[in-house]
Amino acid sequence: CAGVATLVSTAAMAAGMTVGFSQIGSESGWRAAETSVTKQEAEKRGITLKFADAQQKQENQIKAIRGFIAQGVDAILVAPVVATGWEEVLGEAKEAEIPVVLLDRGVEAPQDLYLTSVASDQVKEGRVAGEWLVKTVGDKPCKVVELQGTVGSTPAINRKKGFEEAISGHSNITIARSQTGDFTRAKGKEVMEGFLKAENGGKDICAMYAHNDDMAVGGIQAIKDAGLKPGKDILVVSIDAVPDIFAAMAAGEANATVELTPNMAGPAFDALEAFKKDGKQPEKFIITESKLYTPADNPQGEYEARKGLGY
Ligand code: GYE
Repeated sequence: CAGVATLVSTAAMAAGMTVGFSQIGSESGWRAAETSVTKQEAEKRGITLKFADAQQKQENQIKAIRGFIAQGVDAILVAPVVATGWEEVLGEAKEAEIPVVLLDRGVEAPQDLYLTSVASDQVKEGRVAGEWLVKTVGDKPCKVVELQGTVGSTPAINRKKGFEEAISGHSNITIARSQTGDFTRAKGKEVMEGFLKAENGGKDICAMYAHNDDMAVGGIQAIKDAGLKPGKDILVVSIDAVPDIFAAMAAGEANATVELTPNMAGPAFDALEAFKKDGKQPEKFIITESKLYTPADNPQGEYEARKGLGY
């Protein structure tokens, strides 16, 4: 009988958790999916989720975290918009003995200030994208333009690093222009328009590497507006594997994407429940998978499989 009581109380304890979630915003389809998956995962586990959208501003995230601490939540999830400037507020959460879990981006701060970080290996994502381009162009000269993510964010820093690693040693492949599109379609389109104008109307550009699919979709529109064929005149390689990049692939307008799961909350809640139940310390870095998709991988089917997941 005691066993049942323990079981019930454990479930009740995990189910009673209240978790604050400081989300960056909804700058991309992927981020919107992460938010809806997080809400579904909380619902599934009977976790009360307090959601705060920072509209891409770090000061709004810091305010939200302080609010969660004042409310005495059981745990806090943070997707940190940039890597720096977190030590003070994470110290306040530690002071209040509220565990923090980082989602999809990292921070430059002492590791004891967060319970764990659930994210992809973003250097690997950039490397996989670069290796695809190297394999595709062979020793043909290839001038690349790069749409970077949010300045100072770990995905922008690491995806650039990984891509450059992959193309180093292939002197025929060069990054001619690189600028931030802040992970959004609108900015991606705008920056690509500038690149096209600067590079002989785009005729001199061989490939567009975008740190996420949303900027790539914006860039694809700019390439079409310039009278060129994306996916043929200019190769398109990006990261996230959102439905719209598969739609572009099915239309022959995109060539490769590296998948990023929107389900960071599942592993995060698992780690939190295990920690709350018996103080179990999780791995400091929980790394999610990165998989390359090309038009050979049934893009129409991949589009259908992801549609409706909140992208
Ligand atoms: O690739 C992009 C979002 O932090 C890794 O943020 C994430 C990135 C993702 O804006 O779509």
